Amino acid sequence: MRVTGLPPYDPQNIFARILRGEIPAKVVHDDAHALAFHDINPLAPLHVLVIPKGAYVSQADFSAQASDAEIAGFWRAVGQVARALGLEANGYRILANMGEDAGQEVPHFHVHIFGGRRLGRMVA
Ligand code: IU
Repeated sequence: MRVTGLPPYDPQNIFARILRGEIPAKVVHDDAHALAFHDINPLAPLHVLVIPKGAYVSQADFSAQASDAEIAGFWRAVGQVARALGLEANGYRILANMGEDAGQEVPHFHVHIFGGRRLGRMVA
């Protein structure tokens, strides 16, 4: 599945189903605004996804539509997850794909956290 432009939110997308508990995930963090779980296809020794609890397709509508409390709570959770995973000492990378050109596959906004080894130079 590829995300083109800003489609309407699909409540059957895989992350929505994880949020509803319909599909299992290896959850590492769960609070009012965010859920974090291990990526099913890790690209680094630690590869975790952080998603907001609200129904946002991508960074574009999350940043435009979410409340200040949701945005603050989400980004605070990203930091808490990285800290809890022990990534602060040596560092980590965060990344979010938005739309077709970035190859976003799952149409529920998510931030990737990569860490656990020296990461390659970021390529665009
Ligand atoms: P992307 O930024 O939309 O390309 O990232 C989607 C990620 O979701 C990707 O790294 C997948 O491995 C990951 N993922 C997952 O963790 N569990 C799933 O059931 C599915 C995708 I589908």
